[in-house]
Amino acid sequence: MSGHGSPTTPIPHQPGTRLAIVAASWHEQVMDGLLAGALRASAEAGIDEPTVVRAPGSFELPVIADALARDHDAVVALGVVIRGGTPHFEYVCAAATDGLNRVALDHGVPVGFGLLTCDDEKQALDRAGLPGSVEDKGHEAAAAALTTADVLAGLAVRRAGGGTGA
Ligand code: DLZ
Repeated sequence: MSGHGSPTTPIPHQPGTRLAIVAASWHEQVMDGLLAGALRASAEAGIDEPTVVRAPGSFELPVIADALARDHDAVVALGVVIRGGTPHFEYVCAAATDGLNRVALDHGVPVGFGLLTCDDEKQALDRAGLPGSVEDKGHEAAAAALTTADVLAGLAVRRAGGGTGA
């Protein structure tokens, strides 16, 4: 999938949004870049202190995201999985992806999908938001979660009859 065409709209200002970030611990350099990007997006939204917790690996992201979704308005899940010589890659990626999607739908809480699934470390570094990277997937995932949280909050206001009626 190409990153070409990603949204350029600013992240809505939402200092009251309860944001949580769960970051896996594999591939430290890439993960540092993803986490920095997510924290930058959080600051752009006016959120000073998001909850940040670590997962051992990407396989554990969904169960931690599930716990966070109970008392946060938006969750960002960050992980880096690099293909090896066995089918393990497919199992970890599928479990993390399916699990995170389930968390979002079960709780009605957006889960930003910042899971890099790469053939090699170079592909991951290119997407890490580090100096020399082409893409900034941590920022992108957090921006998506925060923008979706803002959309959901707006829909809740309309449902409660709090809109302007315009
Ligand atoms: C086992 C494993 C392997 C081989 N590779 C990665 C990886 O590239 N990225 C990652 O986030 N986690 C990896 N893991 C660990 C699994 O996600 C998980 O933590 C373990 O299988 C223990 O449940």
